[in-house]
Amino acid sequence: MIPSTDADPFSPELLADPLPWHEWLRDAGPVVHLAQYDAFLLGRHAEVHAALSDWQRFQSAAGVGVANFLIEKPWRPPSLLLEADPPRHDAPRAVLSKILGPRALRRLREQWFADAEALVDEVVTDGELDAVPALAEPFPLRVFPDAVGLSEQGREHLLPYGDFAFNAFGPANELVRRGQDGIAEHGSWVGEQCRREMLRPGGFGAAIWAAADRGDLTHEQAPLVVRSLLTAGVDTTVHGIGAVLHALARSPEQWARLRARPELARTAFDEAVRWESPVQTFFRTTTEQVEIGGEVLPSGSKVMLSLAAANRDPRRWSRPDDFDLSRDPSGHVGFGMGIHQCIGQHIARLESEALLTALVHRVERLELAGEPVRHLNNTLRALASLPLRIEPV
Ligand code: HEM
Ligand code: OVM
Repeated sequence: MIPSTDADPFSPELLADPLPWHEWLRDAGPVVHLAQYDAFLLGRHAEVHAALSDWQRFQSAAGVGVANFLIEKPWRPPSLLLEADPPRHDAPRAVLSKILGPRALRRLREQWFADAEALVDEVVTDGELDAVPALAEPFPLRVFPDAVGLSEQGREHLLPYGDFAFNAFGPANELVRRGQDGIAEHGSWVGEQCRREMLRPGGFGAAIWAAADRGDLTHEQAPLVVRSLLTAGVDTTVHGIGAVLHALARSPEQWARLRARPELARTAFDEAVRWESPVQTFFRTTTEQVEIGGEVLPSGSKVMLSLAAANRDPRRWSRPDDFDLSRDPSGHVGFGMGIHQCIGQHIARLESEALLTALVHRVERLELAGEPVRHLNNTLRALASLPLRIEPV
């Protein structure tokens, strides 16, 4: 018997306080039935990892949210990466992984480190600041759109567009309804920026169009691949950076450790992605009958994967709730796993490394100056506000 629950993981209560629910989920069994959505839910690391690694039986082309694209019309044309299966997934993936790979990023490193030093110099003074509007938002919003090659105008559409896209993986609840008002405007701006004419030479966007000229993509595919960058590339890093600053501010001894060994900046970010899981969940759809832990899921079932629950599964991690720079966080599923594993993870790591390095140079002590305030989203674990007290060097 698969345990069943009437709980709604997208309710404001569970979005605001998901940890007790994740513990219940992991302990209830390897798979749980979500009665409200007629979906199944996995929260243990072994099962989540296995499902992410098995694209043949757990497909993405039927959508990676609660909606089944075979039945319901998607809110926008599906992503050529996220919402595609092989063989259609292959060419866009190959093109983008080259453009965003470690080699290509070497070119950006110096500029991003300088941009981080400049921002930190500007905002870090003796006293208190809100790290969300002061650091977590402006840094990605400066360096990433520049790297894509976007114009300066209209960048304020990026965060609300991404926020809507991540809400749209969930049900049509109040969070989605509240986003409906602005989405036509945000979406038409984003669509417009994907045109070749709008993208500055030298950026990721121009590189995607050049790949189409070489025949690695069609010219119809190019704007949708640019759209993936604009959808997935900003809110994720804002909330990832928010998570690592939150984690460090809560644990002064971890901040001291990072200051003693600044080369831990990348580990700190990955450990924060494990600890907070800025992207909490994605769905798959079964392509055949699947057995999980002795239970049988019918073909065509929606399966929700809790990356967040898996990333704190005590079956996989010792002291999972501790943010700990001495642990090896590799194997976390905060960036996914398998053929869809986050293609922007090197970008995300470089941004956070640049910002944390600049902070290490300028900040002696870091602590919470008040309660962090959550920003609710059907998929993202996010902060609206992170009050910090800072003692400069
Ligand atoms: C895929 C998380 C940053 C672009 C994914 C997936 C996760 C994820 C969990 C897997 C989706 C799946 O398996 O269905 C994150 C987190 C980030 C981050 C936590 C920051 C902390 C970025 C950035 C970009 C990006 C900066 C763009 C530059 C993408 C794209 C995919 C993806 C295009 C789809 C890849 C595919 O399906 O082959 N991300 N991401 N992400 N991410 Fe990220
Ligand atoms: C996309 C995409 C990829 C990852 C996450 C995401 C809104 C979107 O390819 O459009 O979330």
